[in-house]
Amino acid sequence: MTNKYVLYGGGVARDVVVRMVLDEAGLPHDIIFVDGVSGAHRTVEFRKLNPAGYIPALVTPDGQALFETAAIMLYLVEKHDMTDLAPLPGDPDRGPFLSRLFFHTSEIQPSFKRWFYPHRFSTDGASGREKVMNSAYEMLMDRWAVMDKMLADDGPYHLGDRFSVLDMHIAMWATYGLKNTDDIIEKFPHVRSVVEDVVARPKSGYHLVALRKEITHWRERTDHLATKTGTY
Ligand SMILES: N[C@@H](CCC(=O)N[C@@H](CS)C(=O)NCC(=O)O)C(=O)O
Repeated sequence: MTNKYVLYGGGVARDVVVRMVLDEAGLPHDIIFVDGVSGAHRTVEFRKLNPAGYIPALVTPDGQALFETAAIMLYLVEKHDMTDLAPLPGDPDRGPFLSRLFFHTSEIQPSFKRWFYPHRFSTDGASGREKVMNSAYEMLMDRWAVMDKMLADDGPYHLGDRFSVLDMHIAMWATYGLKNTDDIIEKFPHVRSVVEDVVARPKSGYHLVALRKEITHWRERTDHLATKTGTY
């Protein structure tokens, strides 16, 4: 047991947003690097923390192992009363906050998996993988357009003038890009403006800058994913 959080992740992975929340709140934490490229997330040992074998996992100071990035993000803001980063239960903005959070996790995140790991979604060889990627791309462009319109109509942030972890979350996904690191922010100006504001945050913006740099290297290392076969 420790009085710190311990985050398992630390590479080019979605736990960037968890690191941002930890830094925004100044919560003491250690990071244990889990190398997703070499498959460290699928070991028996790591699955004791996240049974699904995905990065990240967060071990709390009480020794609980938490998984699912958005759940971890929500847990931290609630646990530490971060009202400057999220409307907590009872706040009138809570409903719109939850709607948008679930929109991210159910409408945007899953198609990224289909784009980056098409071999898991088709047993139909190269043409099957290509079809999966094409449909994921179309789906994502459509969903990002919905997101951009929401921000155009009610922004500049997800909750109007009120910045929240939702903005960090979507800035992270936009920074991944699809065909290249810039294609989402080039196409969707209101999303881009959120990304710029997140990058400018003094305590945590540097994580997004680092992600952007690392993602290029990661893309080079994982080019094989589009031609990979099998389940993993
Ligand atoms: N729903 C989970 C998914 C986690 C996830 O897929 N993490 C990625 C890293 S960003 C991963 O472990 N990928 C490796 C794989 O899919 O094998 C979450 O949002 O935390």
